Amino acid sequence: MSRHYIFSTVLAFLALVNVTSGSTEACLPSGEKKSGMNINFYQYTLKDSSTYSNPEYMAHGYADKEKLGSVSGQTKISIDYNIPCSSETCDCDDESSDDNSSEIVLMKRGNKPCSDTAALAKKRDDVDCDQGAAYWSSDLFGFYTTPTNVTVEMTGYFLAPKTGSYTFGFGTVDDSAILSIGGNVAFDCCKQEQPPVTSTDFTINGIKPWNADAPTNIEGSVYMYAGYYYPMKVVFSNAVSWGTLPISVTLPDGSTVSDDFDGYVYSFEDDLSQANCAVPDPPNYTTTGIITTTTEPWTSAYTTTDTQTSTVTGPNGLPTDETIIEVKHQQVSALQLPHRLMQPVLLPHPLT
Ligand SMILES: *[C@@H]1O[C@H](CO)[C@@H](O)[C@H](O)[C@H]1NC(C)=O
Ligand SMILES: *[C@@H]1O[C@H](CO)[C@@H](O)[C@H](O)[C@H]1NC(C)=O
Ligand SMILES: CC(=O)N[C@H]1CO[C@H](CO)[C@@H](O)[C@@H]1O
Repeated sequence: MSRHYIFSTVLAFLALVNVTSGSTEACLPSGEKKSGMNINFYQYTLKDSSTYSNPEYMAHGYADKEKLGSVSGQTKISIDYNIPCSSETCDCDDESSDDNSSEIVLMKRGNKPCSDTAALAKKRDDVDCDQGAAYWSSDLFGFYTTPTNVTVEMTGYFLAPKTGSYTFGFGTVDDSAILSIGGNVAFDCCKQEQPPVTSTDFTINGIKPWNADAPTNIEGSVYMYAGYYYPMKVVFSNAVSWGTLPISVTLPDGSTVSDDFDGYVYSFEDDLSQANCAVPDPPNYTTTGIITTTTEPWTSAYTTTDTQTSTVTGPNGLPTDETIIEVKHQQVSALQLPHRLMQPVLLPHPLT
């Protein structure tokens, strides 16, 4: 089921605050980039409704628990887990209207009750309908675990396609979640797979209990510079039954990306030896050029390379040379998709 959550337009005020209070640290990892985020799964005790309310736990404490496994390459990062005993349609039973016992109504959330008597829908008798039980499935990113009670950590680099303010949002949070953006805040540059940093400076604080009456509390804005990779981390905990976390981002042009972050999130192998992987203050640099490499599989047996240059508006709003290198090579596998790599060429800002 795809959901689309449209959020209010970017808060210019927040963008301003971000700029004046210092930039968000960005990264320029030089290794091979892979599409998608890495996802780690950690133990979480069934029906524990307090641990995930501790910001320290959501920031880093989860990693002290048993790590159950991980998957990589995930671009569809929203969570929408339903326990197996919730039925697709409501279990309407007109004859049950004379049955007003305290039976549980099992309905997929988001479905409208069929009628006022839906509240009297009969509890299904199968044993699978214990809403308090731990259920096993591969519904979370194909990893076999208990989505009813688990903590999930997602890490990746968000590649900013344009310079401007990005507003990340959680459509709803069930049960508890945070999102962090930036070097040192989400994770250190070139250190995606290291143990979590301790920062509780969350871009979105969706820690339970969050204020459901103030949906702007589950949004957060970050000012980003085009072509840079920003560390991004999401931590989500569920204690029992359903688990829900729709994730979206509103781009500087006002359009919204929901659920599927393909083309925006990447992973790089850790490289603890790469100097200048971190760019603490991107606006302090003049981008002397942007090199865009477009790689496109094609049917011919030879490889061609085309280079074009043009002048575009660079990350600082100044005219900047863009070199586009287009590489066309024979398609050897159906999995080879066209890709585009954009890398700023940096020089420290002159005369500062
Ligand atoms: C969830 O709870 C069940 C029952 O206590 C337990 O067996 C399972 O290991 C838990 N799952 C996780 C991911 O902690
Ligand atoms: C960037 O420039 C600002 C203003 O000149 C300065 O305060 C800040 O320290 C610089 N940051 C870095 C990392 O050099
Ligand atoms: C129709 C029916 O079952 N009504 C019952 C609803 O519950 C009250 C209190 O438990 C009973 O007194 C009614 O008989």
